[in-house]
Amino acid sequence: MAVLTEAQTEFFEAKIARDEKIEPRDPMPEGYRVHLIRQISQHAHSEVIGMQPEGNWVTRAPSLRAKLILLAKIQDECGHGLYLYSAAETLGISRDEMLAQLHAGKAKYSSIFNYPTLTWADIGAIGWLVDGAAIVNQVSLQRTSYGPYSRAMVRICKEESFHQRQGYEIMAQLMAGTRKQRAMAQDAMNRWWAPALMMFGPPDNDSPRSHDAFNWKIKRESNDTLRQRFIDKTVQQAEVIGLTIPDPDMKFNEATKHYDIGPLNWKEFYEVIKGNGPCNRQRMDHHIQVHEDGAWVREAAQKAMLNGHKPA
Ligand code: FAQ
Repeated sequence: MAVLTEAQTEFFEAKIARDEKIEPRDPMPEGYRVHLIRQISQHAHSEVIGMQPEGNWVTRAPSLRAKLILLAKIQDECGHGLYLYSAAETLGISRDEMLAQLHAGKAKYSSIFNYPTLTWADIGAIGWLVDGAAIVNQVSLQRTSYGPYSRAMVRICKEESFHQRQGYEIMAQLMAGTRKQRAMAQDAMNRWWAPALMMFGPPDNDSPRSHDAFNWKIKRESNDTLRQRFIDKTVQQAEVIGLTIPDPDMKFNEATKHYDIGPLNWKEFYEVIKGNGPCNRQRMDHHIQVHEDGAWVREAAQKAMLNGHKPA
């Protein structure tokens, strides 16, 4: 990769300083390009792997309405993966290369999708907490400096807000139900709360990527700032439907006007992102298997394109 000339560097830095978007054909430092490929591809992989825990409940959804909504949501997540892979491709990497990195364990995906969905309430918890956390992060990323990533975020956020409501509706319904249903909702809350908070990444003082990400305006707000925003919003939503936040140390801080929380288990987080979470192996094996099984579809589609058939 060619090193930027002085004029190209000035052009890039001036655009960043003016808060203008960097576009695919603009000159950009190699470090910026590589940083974005890492983050956008990991984001895309998360959307796609995230379909697995939800897919586990499609055939067991408690009503036709719930099943239709869940299917539509899962399909949306697949679409999000598509926008994000396309955004990453504008940086000069192919989809095959990104998938090879995922399968070789070189690219990560969100820690959250390595936890199992044991009951229907987990589908509620994913929509409410996981999509809720994803929205807080992605609203901030709408202002990221890379144009294609920023525009993908705008579209994705519109859809995620429906997902969050779908999950909250499930939790609210269960909390208005029998004692057993309320216990099921609380149990899901107990298992998903801390992993959802860890989706925002390690604490600011232990986030090696943040320095460059802020300089290049890829990241606009820190991991801890976004985590706190999510906590403040979600605690109130839990109270409305009668769920208890599973953190005995959590309390409202009158001085800061934010909720303080107890310590999170970062050891568990690092184990999960190293591949040792409860479902890492299962998620990856499934992804590789489906990718291999679908090879004939990709080949047929490519041949059809070469023969001049345009996708509908
Ligand atoms: N999981 O220095 P930082 C969704 C890694 S979409 C795994 O703080 P950075 C929708 C990080 O990559 C959810 N790894 O890094 C949905 C780095 O490792 P590396 C996905 C994590 O990049 C719902 C190392 O730790 N959203 O849920 C995690 O500045 C339902 C050091 O960390 C995105 O990907 C983690 N949670 O900040 C779909 C948002 N956190 O790469 C289906 C875009 C950190 O050096 C169903 N990404 N790591 O080997 C971001 O905003 C950032 O990349 C952060 C991490 C905030 C995730």
